[in-house]
Amino acid sequence: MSKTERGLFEIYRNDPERADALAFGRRTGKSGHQASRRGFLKGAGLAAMGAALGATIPFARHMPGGLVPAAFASEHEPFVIEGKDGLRLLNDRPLNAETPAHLLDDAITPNSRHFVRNNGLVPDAARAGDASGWKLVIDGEVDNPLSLSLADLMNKFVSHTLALQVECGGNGRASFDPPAKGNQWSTGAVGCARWTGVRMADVLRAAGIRESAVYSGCYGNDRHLSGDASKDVISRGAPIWKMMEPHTLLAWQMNGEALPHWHGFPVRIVAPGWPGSVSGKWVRRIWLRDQVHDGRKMTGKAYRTPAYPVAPGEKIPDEDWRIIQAMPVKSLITYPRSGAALGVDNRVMEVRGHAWAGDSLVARVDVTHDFGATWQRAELDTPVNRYAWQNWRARIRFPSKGYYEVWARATDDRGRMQPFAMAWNAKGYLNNSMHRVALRVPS
Ligand SMILES: Nc1nc2c(c(=O)[nH]1)N[C@H]1C(S)=C(S)[C@@H](COP(=O)(O)O)O[C@H]1N2
Ligand SMILES: [Mo]
Repeated sequence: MSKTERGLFEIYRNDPERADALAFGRRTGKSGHQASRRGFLKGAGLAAMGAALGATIPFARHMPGGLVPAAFASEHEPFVIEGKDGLRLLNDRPLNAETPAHLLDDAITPNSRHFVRNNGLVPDAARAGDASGWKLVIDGEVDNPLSLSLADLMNKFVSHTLALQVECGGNGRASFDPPAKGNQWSTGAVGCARWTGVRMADVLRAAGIRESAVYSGCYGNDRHLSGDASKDVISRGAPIWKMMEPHTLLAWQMNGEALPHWHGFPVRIVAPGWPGSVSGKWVRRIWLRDQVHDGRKMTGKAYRTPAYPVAPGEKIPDEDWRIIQAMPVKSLITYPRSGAALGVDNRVMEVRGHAWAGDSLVARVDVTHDFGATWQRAELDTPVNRYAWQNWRARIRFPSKGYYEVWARATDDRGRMQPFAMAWNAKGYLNNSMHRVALRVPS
C-alpha cells in the first residue's frame, strides 16, 4: 500500500483515464463499460457522467464545474487489523488506519472502530498488556517531581469518565488539490470514545507545578522505526493552560476497557479538540518546560500551518509557521453510506452524523441535496459533555429519481463555517471541507 496515493482531483486533471480506472476499477473487468467512461470530465460531458453514475442528475445545473462526483471516491478493501473492524489501512509499519464514515455512526466510537495513528512501533509491554514495569515521571518546572505507577494514578487521584473527540491534524489531507505529502487520510482519522482517567491538572498540581511552567513535553514508550532506542518517535506538548483544562486526561480506560495496545496501554494523554498528536500514547514522562517544547515533531513545519493563506509551491519564511492549537469546525455524514440507493417507494430519508469544533461548540449544522443551491437546518444535539462530538440529523425529501449528493456544513458558536474546499497548505493539515455522500434515488 503506497503512501503517495494521490487525490482523485489531481489524477483526473493529469490522467483522466487512470482516474476512471481507479474510480471504477473492478477486478472482474467489464471492459465494454470501461470504454464509455473514459475521461468524461475532459469533455464527454453530463450525459456520460450520468451514464457512469447509473442515474441522471436532477440538480446538474447547480454542479460546480469540474466537480468529481462523490460516488467516485474509491472503495478500499478492508484489511484485517487486530481488534479492529472494517478500518481502511493506510500503512502497516507504523500502523495507520482510518474508519470509513458509515462505520462512525455510533454516538460513542467503539474501540474496534477508533482510528489508529502510530508514528513508531507499539512497545512490547503494551502489546503484552503488562503494566507492572510502567512508571510516569513528572519533572521539569515542578517543586516535587513525581514517579507514579498505574496503581498510584488510580488510587491517589479522583477518576473521571468523559466522551472526548480526538482527530488527527492531517485528517482530510487526501482531498487537498494539489496533493499534500503525508498519510492520505480521507475523513476517518477521528473518533469520540469514552475515556476514563485522572485530570492532568490534578497530577500537575500534586507535582507542585511552578509559575515558570509554560508548556508541556510528552515522551512515550513507543519505539522508533529505525530500532534506534535513543531516538524519540514523537514528543509533543501544549501550553500549560491546555494541560490544566478539566477535560485533559491521563486515561487508562477506553470505553470501559483497559487501553488497547494500539491506543497507548497502559496510560495516554487525551487532550481533546487539539491535533491528535498532543494526545501522547504510552506516556512515560511529562516534562514541564519554561519555554515552548522543542521535542520531535514540535519544531520546523511539523503540526504547523502558515500564518496566512499560501499558494501551492510558495516559499514561507520559517518564522511564519504557527503551531496548530484547536482543530477547526467539522462534520461527518455517517448515515447513509455514500453510494447507497433509497428504497423504491421512498423519496424521504433521514441523514445523520456528528459535528465538532475544536475547543468551541457547534452552533448549527445545515445540509443540502442540490449541490449547495438550498440548505436545510439539521436538528443538532448538545454534546454529552464539553469536547464530545455533537449528533445531528435531518430528513431530506428528494424530488425525483436520479443521482444526488448530500453535503453537510457545520458552523461553530463563533460563526466559523466549513468551506466547500479548504485553502491549501504545504503539510496538508486542518482540512475541514464539507463531507459529501453520493445517493441514488431509483425510479
Ligand atoms: N507516543 C505516541 N503518541 C502518539 C502518537 C505516536 O505515534 N506515539 N501518535 C499521535 C497522533 S499523530 C495521533 S493523531 C493520535 C492518534 O491516537 P489514536 O491512535 O488512539 O487514534 O495519537 C498521538 N499520540
Ligand atoms: Mo496525528
